[in-house]
Amino acid sequence: MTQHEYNASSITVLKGLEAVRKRPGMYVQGGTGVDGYHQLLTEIIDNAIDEGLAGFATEVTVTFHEDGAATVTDNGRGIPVDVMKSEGRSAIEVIFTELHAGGKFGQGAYKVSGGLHGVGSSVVNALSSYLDVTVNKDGKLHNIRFEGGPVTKPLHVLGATPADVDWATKVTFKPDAAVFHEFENRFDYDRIRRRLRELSYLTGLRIVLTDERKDLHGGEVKKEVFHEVGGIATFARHLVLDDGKLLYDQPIVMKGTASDVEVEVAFIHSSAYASTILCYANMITNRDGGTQLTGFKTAYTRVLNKYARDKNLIKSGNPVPSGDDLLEGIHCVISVKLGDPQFESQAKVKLLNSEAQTAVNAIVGEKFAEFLEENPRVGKIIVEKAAEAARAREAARKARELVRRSNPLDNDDLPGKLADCSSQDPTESELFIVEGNSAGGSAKSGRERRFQAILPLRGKILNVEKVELNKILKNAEIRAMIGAIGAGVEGTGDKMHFDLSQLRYHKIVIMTDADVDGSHIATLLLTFFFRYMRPLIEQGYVYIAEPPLYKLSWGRGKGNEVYLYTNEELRERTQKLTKEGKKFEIQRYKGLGEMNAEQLWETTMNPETRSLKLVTIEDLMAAGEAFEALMGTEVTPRKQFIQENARFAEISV
Ligand code: TTJ
Repeated sequence: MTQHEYNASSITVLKGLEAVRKRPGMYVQGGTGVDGYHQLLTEIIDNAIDEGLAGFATEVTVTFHEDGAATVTDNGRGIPVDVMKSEGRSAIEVIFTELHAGGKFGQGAYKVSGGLHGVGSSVVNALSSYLDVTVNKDGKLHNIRFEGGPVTKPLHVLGATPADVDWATKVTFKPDAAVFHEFENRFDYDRIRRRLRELSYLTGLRIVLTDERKDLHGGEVKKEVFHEVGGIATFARHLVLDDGKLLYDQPIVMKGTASDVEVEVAFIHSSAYASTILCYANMITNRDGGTQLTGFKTAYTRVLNKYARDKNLIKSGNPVPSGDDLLEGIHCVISVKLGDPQFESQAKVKLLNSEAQTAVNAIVGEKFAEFLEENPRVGKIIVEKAAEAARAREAARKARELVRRSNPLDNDDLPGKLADCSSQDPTESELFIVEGNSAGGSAKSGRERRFQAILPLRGKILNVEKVELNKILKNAEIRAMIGAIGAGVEGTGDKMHFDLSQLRYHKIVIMTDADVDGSHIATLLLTFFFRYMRPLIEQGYVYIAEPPLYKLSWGRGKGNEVYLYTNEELRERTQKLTKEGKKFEIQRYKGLGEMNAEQLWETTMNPETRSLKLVTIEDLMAAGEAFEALMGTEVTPRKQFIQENARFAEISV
C-alpha cells in the first residue's frame, strides 16, 4: 500500500461520511428526531444479534452510560482486525467508515442488519461524537476510535485480555448532540427494553440490559436479563393479558423450513374477542403483516374448517364460522427467516416475498393438522370458540337490522311519492295529504307549487290503535308521512322523539273524499297524529280540507253555477231557485277524483276561496266517543257510526 493509495481512499471515505453529517435524514430512518436517535442504537444492537443468529454468539449486552453514551457487546467471533488486501485498511476500519460495507462481511446466516434499517455502522459513526470499538481476539484487546467519522485513534493493541472479559466485540458510542438537538436526547429505557425482550423471544439469545443512569432508577443501577428459552411459544403466551382466560394450557408451536424459509409459528387462544397476531421477518416487525400472515391465515382457516367438518363439530343450523370468527381470541406470533427479505416500504411494515407465504402455508398446513389429530380436546375448544363467535356475529347482525328497519328516522330521504313545494320556509308551506292517486294527480297539477306540497296516500292506512309501534313504523304510508313531515315520531328508541323544530310545514291538510271511506281515512290519520305526533294537533298545525258536496247550476253561461259545501246551503239555494221558478241542475261530488285540477284548486286548495277546518285537541276529546266507535276492534258500532256520520268533519268540529 502506497501513501498515495491510502490518501485517495481516505478522501473518498471522508467525503461519504461528510455527506451523512450534512443530510442525516437521507441515511437514518427517523431523521434527527427521537426515532433516528434510537435507530443508531438499534443498528449497533442488530449487528451484535446477527452474530448470534449466525450461531457464534449466545449473549448480547446493552448498557446506557451516565454521559449519554451506550455500549453494545456480543460474545461471538469478534470483528476482524486484520488488514483487508482489497482496501489496504483493517476490516474494522472499513466497517465503521465505508457506507454500505455491511454486506461484505458475514455470510450465509439471516441478518437483521445489513442495511435493512437503512443505517450502516458507518452512519452511526458519522453521527456520533465518538465511537470506540474494542475487539477481544487471540488473547489480546484491539482498539480503534472515531470521532464524527474520521479515525482519531488508529487500530492498536491495548494488551492481553484480562480474565474478566467475557465478550468478543464491544462498541461504545455517543450520538452527536449537534445532530440530534431537537429533543432531550436520552435513550428511552422502556423502548429499548421492549425491543430486546422481543429479540430474546425471537432468537433465544440471552440479552442483558444495564442502565447506569442512576437518577432514572431511584439512585440504583438497573439491570435486567432477558433469556426467553421458550422462544416464540412464551412470546405468544405473554400476549394473553389475563391468564385466567386461557382456553387451554400450552401454546401450539409449529416449526420447519420450506422454500428456503425458516418458519416459526406459535399461538394460544383466550376467551378474548380480539385477536393479536405479530408478524416478523428476520426479527423485524411487520406491522401490516404481509406474505407470512397471508400464508398463515390461509392454512389455519383451511385446516380448522376441514377439521370441524370431518369431526362434525358445527351443529347443523348454526352459522358457518368466517375467517375472522376462526381467529377470534387468538394470540399468535409468526416469525420467518429468509435470505433476501423484500418489504413494501422503507418502514418495512409489510413483507412481500411470496416464498414466505408458500412456506408458512405448507408448515402450518401440515403441523396444525397433525396437532389437531393428536389433541382432539384442544381442537374441539378452538372450533367451539369460533362457532360461538359466528353465533354472536349473526345475532349482532340481526339486531342491527331490526333497529335499522324499525327506525324510519334512519332514512332522511323524502318519500318518493311526495311532490314537495319549492319553499323552504315551513311557516308558509302546506302539506296536503290526499286520498287516492287520481285525486293526488289533480292536486299536483292544480296546486300552487311554490308553497303547496302533495302526498298521495294509497287506500286505507293502518289503524294505529290496534297495531304495535314496530309494525306501524314498517307501514309504507306511515313512513311516507313521517318522512314528509320531518319531525319524527313519539315513541321508544334512539331517535324516537317528536321535534317540532324540524317540522317542514305549518299547515298539514287532510284531504279525503266526502264519503264513508274518506271519513274513515281522515279518522285513521288523525288517530295516528294524535298518538304519535300529538304536538302537531296541540299547536294547531293539522287541518281538514272541505271539498264541496255539490255543484249547483242554472240557466246558461258563466256565473250561473255555485259550489255548495253543506246540505243546508243546498236546501236554501234550491228553494230560492224554485220561488224564482228557475230550472237547475245539481251535481253531487262523491269523490275528489271527479273534480279536475282547476276545480280542485278553486274549491278546495286556493287560500282565497277554500275553507279549512282546524282540528283541535278539544275536538278530538269531544269526539272521543266517536273515536272509540270508529277505532275500536268491534265492527258493528263502527259500521253503524260511519253510516250515521257520512262526513268526518261533522264529528271533529
Ligand atoms: C464477520 O465475519 C468474520 C467474523 O466476524 C464477523 C463479524 O463481523 N462479527 C461481528 C460483528 N460480531 N459482532 C459484530 C458487531 C458487534 C457490534 C456490537 C457492533 C457491530 C457493528 C458489529
